[in-house]
Amino acid sequence: MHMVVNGCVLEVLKGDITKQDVDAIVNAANRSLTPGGGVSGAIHRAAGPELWEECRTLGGCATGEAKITKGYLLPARHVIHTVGPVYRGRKEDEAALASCYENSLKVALDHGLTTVAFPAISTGIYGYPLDEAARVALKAIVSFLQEHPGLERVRMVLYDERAYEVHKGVLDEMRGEHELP
Ligand code: AR6
Repeated sequence: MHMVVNGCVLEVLKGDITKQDVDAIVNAANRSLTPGGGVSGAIHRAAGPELWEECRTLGGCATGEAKITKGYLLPARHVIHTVGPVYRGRKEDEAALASCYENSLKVALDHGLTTVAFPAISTGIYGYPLDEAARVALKAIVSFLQEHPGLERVRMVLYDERAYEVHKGVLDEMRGEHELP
């Protein structure tokens, strides 16, 4: 399912982020940008060892910030690494999670990229409740697209059925609020 925001197609789909043929996939990384587990482990395995070779030159990444590398063996041309907050139920968590999406899209635009795919950042090992995270993520993406033309396709790629259903429900609510007839 999708909605159109300021000329950009925003999609929610069920799938594997490592298989996405887009300009950039986003990695839910840790602050040292080491491969780790979860979606990050899967991205590093699919990209091959050169991805870590490049990551280790970047000097880590702060929570809420984003850094770009090449995609190596992935179908995606680039990987944008962003570090989500570890969920503690504080107001700062929401701002940090929103920053991940905004800064990742900003990095994509700064590099002339037009198609970007995100996983549900912080909703695995970092413990962010899925429903809250979906609202923060889609709201941050929609606000960014409204203010910054240039992107053509932004995709949220959900790995399991429940995550997909939750994101679909939130997008459906937002469609009513944002999309012009
Ligand atoms: N495609 C799309 N989504 C996926 C995939 C995949 N192939 N595999 C898992 N997910 P997590 P975090 C979903 O734990 O919570 C790492 O070790 C998964 O179902 O990967 O931000 C880092 O190094 C979940 O909904 O990221 C950090 O230390 C979502 O991706 C830490 O984990 C995010 O889960 C980051 O934790």
